[in-house]
Amino acid sequence: MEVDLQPSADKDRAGLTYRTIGGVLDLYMFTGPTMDAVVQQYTSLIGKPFLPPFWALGFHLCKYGYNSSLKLKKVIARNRAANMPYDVQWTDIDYMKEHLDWTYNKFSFVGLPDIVRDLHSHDQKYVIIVDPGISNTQTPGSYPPYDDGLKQDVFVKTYNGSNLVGKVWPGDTVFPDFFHPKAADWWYRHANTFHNTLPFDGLWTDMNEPSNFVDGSVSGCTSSKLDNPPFVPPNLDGSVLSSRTVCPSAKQFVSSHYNVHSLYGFSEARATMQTLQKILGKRSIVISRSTYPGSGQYGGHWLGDNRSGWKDIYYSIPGILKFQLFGIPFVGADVCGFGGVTTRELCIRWMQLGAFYPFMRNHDALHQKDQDPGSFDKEAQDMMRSALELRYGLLPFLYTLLYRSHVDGLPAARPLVFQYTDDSAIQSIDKQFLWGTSLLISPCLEQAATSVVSFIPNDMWYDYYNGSLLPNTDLYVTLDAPLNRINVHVRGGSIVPRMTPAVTTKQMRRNKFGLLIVTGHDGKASGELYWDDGEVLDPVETQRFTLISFTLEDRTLNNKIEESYYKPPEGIVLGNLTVMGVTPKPSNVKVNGKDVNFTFNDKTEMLTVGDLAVDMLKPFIVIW
Ligand code: MIG
Repeated sequence: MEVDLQPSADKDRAGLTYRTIGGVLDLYMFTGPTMDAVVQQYTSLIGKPFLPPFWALGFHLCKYGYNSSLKLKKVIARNRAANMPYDVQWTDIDYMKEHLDWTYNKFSFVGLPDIVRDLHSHDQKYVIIVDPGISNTQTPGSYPPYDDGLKQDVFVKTYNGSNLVGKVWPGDTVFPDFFHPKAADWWYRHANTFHNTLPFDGLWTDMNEPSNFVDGSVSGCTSSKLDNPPFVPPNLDGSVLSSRTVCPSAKQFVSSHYNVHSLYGFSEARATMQTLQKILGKRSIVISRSTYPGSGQYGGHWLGDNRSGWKDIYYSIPGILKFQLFGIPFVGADVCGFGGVTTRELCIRWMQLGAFYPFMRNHDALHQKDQDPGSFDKEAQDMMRSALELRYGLLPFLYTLLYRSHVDGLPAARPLVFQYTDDSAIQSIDKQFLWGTSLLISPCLEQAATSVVSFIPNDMWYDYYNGSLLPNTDLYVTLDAPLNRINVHVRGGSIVPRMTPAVTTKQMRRNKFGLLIVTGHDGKASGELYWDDGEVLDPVETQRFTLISFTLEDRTLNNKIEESYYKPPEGIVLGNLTVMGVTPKPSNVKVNGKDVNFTFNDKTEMLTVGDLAVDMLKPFIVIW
């Protein structure tokens, strides 16, 4: 369909025009009244987002065209040597044998299974790409995914009942019909067999619009109305509906492709998540290029092919914020840019912004210069590492936000207008965003800039790093943004759970938690921590998680154990506290009645307490 927006200063005259290719249009109205409530109502209808495993919140590294196990090993080694927080390595279609799904190239990627075992022994994970197009031209008996698919009859058909043949990376291909009742099992079987050889931990589903190198099929489409409706949106090449996809008249198990075209990626994500859960018996990720309302239940999304440009780093922000509204909060853009050549400066800025994408993956196109952190000079690496450590330190908070998405449908990253609904100056802000209601992220998006002009909403905002309080302006202010700094501010009234970073999330989980407590106008603050083992299936539904809330009032911090199904033997241990906006200076700090050492910065009024070992699974009290 084509949707035209007619904005108007006069609200009663603004409008929308829908022009569709035909069919039935269902309209739902979500009455809110708050923005959060609209997203909650919408996700109650379409299905709430999945909860990613904890490892998936770490840093992901990818490139199209490592081309060999030698190069892949080199990239892994140099990023490890540089001590980058780095959880997940990916490979793109070049790992495959002749671009065939569920195969790998035993010559160029000799020893790939050993590379994966080495990743696993370093507490890292491995994700591979799969495309829907299944080659139908291999010698019979040599490529089970096709032979078996033919037997199970799970491929999309033409109008006359033969398997529809298109062209994708492997050459001629057929397309699985993921609505076919036998398709998910077929997909699982071949994934599982391959997993016995190459033990991947997650799947990347590309080209699932579905994408086709020819229009419709190798023999075109029909002259029927489905293939040639009276209206076709003008953005399509040659104004044919089959442009670079399969014929609308093609038949799928539930209906003609015309009716379910936009659900192709959705149906693939559903089958793929089922497949992963069955193989792994744990939570995993599907990262899909095509999505539809409801896809968030089965996985996340990356924003597709961007370029290594300053415009692209900026556009990624509205892109990520939109997907929060779509019920697909686990989303990111290709960090440092996919097409085109990145620059040192852009890539540093992008690693800083990417540290605040719910899903953070550095991905690069074929033939482009390397852009993994380890490929840069030491000074650039230091800046990228500190961006990654900033992210890792905040992962308990991000995990808690994604838990809230999963149970309540609340977006994780949010436009400022969600929080400051009455302020018209804020409605159009798309260069800054919030994490939950607590963090304000103001990235630098301009070449050669050393400062950033950012809007500071009417509230109490403390510098994330040193705890100094910003003057309360409700205006644009100029913030220092040297190349090694991304501006992050914390809202007074917040309690943010953190952790001491490590090079992988698995290693980090052995560290203690910290709490960042930021005093609000009334001296109060609150927050919460969601925690589980990081990968168990359905932790909320099967009650295998812990939820702890925190409140500050009258210089007294308390926890409350809301749920405590998940109890690791070592407890859930609080190691440090950082409190911003403490005035007057405390004369002592007592944890469960006992004096503890503390430091206090008179200038920024920031209190820090380290060396604690408080089990948060028991009630505790801190007074200053
Ligand atoms: O025709 O698999 O958006 O991320 O690197 C291009 C190769 C196919 C498009 C994806 C991109 C990926 C690339 N793919």
